[in-house]
Amino acid sequence: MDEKQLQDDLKKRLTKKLAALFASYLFQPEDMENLLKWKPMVLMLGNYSSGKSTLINELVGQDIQRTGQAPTDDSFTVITEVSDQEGARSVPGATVINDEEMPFVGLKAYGERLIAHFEMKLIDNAPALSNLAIIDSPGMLDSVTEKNRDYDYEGVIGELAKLADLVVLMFDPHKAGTIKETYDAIRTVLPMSAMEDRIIFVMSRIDECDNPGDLVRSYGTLCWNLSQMTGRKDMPRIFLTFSPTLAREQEVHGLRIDERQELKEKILATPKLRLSHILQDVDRQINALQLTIEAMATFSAQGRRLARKGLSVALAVSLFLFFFLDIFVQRFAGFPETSFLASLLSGEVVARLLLLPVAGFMLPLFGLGLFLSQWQIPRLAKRHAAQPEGLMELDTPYRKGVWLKVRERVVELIRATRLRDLLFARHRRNLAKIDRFLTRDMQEYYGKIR
Ligand SMILES: Nc1nc2c(ncn2[C@@H]2O[C@H](COP(=O)(O)OP(=O)(O)OP(=O)(O)O)[C@@H](O)[C@H]2O)c(=O)[nH]1
Ligand SMILES: [Mg+2]
Repeated sequence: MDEKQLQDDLKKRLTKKLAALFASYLFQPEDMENLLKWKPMVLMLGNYSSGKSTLINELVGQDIQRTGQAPTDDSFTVITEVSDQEGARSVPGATVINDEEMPFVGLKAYGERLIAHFEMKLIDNAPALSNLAIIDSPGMLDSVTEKNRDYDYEGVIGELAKLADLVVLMFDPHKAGTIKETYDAIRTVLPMSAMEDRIIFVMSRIDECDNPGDLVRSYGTLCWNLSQMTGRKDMPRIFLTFSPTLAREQEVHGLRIDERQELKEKILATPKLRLSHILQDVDRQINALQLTIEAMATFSAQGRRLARKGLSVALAVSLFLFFFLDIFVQRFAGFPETSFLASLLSGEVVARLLLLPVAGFMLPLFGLGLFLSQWQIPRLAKRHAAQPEGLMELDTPYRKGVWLKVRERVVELIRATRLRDLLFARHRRNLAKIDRFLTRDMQEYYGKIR
């Protein structure tokens, strides 16, 4: 099976076995579907004028993207090879974002303003992009001094980073990481959206450093800024590169530092990672569902325990009332003519006589239902909605990470739970289903890509 087939097969199996389950726990089906759509993608991010568009033109071997010294690009551009007979062309944002075959439907939420800043360029003669798309992005700005964007830029790069198999984050020696949007992106957006090992850092335009000392200082500044932004002590690899056609000399101050080729190879090898990324992402989604159900299972179990306790008391009262109303009312009030029990013993059952005792029997049960649904369960729900962590054991950093993504959903589910859902929900059975999928189906796919 080739990669495309595996991808389609996995999609079918997921839909068949888990789609309904995802939906019943309020997961958006698009979250999963978008992961399984279309081609491998590389997202280029970075400061304005850091050389993103220059590198893309070089990768593609054509001058597709405009380049320039001031902030040049204010649009997201998806670039890939044309696959139909219609030839090279540009496709407007509205068409791309509304196309259900493509993974960008999630961007609809960002409104008209974004659509005006989004397009797709389908190009000829770019074999490197037959199974790869590169997304060029507007350079990051210091929004304190520069004009504010008119759409939620961070939200958009977060969505795109979720879809990307590789995020290339570019800097240049002139602005080694002090840009406000870059800071926010690295600090908050990327860790939520992209896996750490899918981000690579690049310092480009190093030929513009005046001397080796200047280069070392810029590199040091970037490292320091990155550690401030990521909060990590270990430094990720930073590719040091420059454009061979733009640099005045081909060896930067005789230092022979040039990782351009390696960087390009890494970017173009992205399709190889696609399947394992899909499996990782699917795994993460399933884990999120699993954690959600675990929380709901604990909540339900507590609710059922309350119901059981209530039921044993209510049943005792019910039995008492049954006999009380049957025997004592007859005896003391002389009505009706005989008790049901007596009629039963004499071998002649008079159903009419059941009326009063059964009413007495039912009363406590109704009372219990009311008490549970109007008082006890809402109270339990309120307590857990305020502090849903109490439902879970968050013993590993991984579980904690997943939990952050599902917490809101769990709260919503708890708030929406009625007594009936709580009594009849089958969370444990659902967990077993997921377990089976993880241990059988997913392992099978991991085996296939190994
Ligand atoms: N000397 C030199 N100039 C470069 C290099 N890479 C890019 N440039 C120049 O730097 C300027 C900015 O490059 P772009 O590729 O437009 O940068 P960008 O990151 O796309 O910028 P925005 O689209 O504004 O975010 C252009 O004038 C390029 O010609 C390089 O490695 N060396
Ligand atoms: Mg650009």
